[in-house]
Amino acid sequence: MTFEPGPSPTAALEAIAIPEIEHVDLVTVSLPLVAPFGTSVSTWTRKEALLVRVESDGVTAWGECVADPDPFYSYETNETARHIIRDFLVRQLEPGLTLGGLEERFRRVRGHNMAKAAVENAIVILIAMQRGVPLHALLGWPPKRIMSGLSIGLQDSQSALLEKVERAVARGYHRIKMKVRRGQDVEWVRAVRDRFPNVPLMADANGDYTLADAGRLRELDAFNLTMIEQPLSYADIIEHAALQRELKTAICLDESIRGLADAASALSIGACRVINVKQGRVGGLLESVRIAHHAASRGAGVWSGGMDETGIGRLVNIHLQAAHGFSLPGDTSETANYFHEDIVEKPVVLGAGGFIDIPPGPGLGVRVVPELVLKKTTRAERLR
Ligand code: OSB
Ligand code: MG
Repeated sequence: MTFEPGPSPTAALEAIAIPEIEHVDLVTVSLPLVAPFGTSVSTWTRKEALLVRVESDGVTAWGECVADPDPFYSYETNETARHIIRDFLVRQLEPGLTLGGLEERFRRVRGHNMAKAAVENAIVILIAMQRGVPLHALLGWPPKRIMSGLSIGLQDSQSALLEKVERAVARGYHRIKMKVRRGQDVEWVRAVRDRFPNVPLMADANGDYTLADAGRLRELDAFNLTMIEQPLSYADIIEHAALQRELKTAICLDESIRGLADAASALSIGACRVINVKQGRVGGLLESVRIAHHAASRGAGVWSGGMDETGIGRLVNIHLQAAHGFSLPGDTSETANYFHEDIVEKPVVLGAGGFIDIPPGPGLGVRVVPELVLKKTTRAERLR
């Protein structure tokens, strides 16, 4: 296995000094979803998010933890993240530390990437705000029109699914992802393909299959899917390599990729041809930039995955996609697909050609509205 790191795309970022942070608050918000979101692992009807609010020299920035209240997608939950952030991560913040130094300290805590990312996000956004630059520019990338993609949850009927796809196509989404699971796969994909022969379409199984299902998964090769996401266990890389050899369709890994090392391993053994970078799952923005850079250099496709985030996490994902390597449309869709009322000032909407413009302005480019946060707060504590 050869893995040559080459020039680091995050060296400049790692050298940035973190400002003195006077206050850190943890705020849990709960927002009803406009419709239940069904997957092979759970059906969510609300979005509960743990927000990290940091304050320095009169500037306030917010980060969002992408964990759920339950451990069904990831072992992390909003409660474990609260514990890890409060008892281990925030205590590591001290004047003089750089972003690279912070990452190094955080590495001592094994796993808990979503907790780490939430703190890192808040700090990186704070730095961008203090410098008066957009987040994407702080990361080192010029603005770009971001491709859109909709993730459609498991539906009760094929007609409901077709209706959702139809609306997304009409709206101009660049690709459609549909959830599948054992017993709700080939026929459902066929129904969509028959009606929409040319729409860029992919399927996400959230790890519902085993290698014994390879025959079934091979049937999906008939539908010209752009990829199949996480067909096998969240904990596996090796069997995905065996499966990829059996499939024409590209495998994309989501849950299995916890950082650059996993991405490098997966690509080097041919476990996937595409990587879903969820910045929360991999521990933050710097690691995401590294993975995208590495994967692109190996010829793999890269896109930004979503976690049904509020406007905060949604905008983080949008800025991140300005970075080198993000070559494919991700799970970046309009706020209206998730919430009637968000906690940021302006909803994300599709512009001309189905693209999303990165809002200009410092940090996320959109204000987090304290009144809306308060309205949706179920718990708040000041750590410092
Ligand atoms: O597997 O990509 C996934 C949402 C929650 C948990 C896991 C996943 C998803 C999505 C939706 O597919 C992504 C989004 O629209 O934000
Ligand atoms: Mg997924």
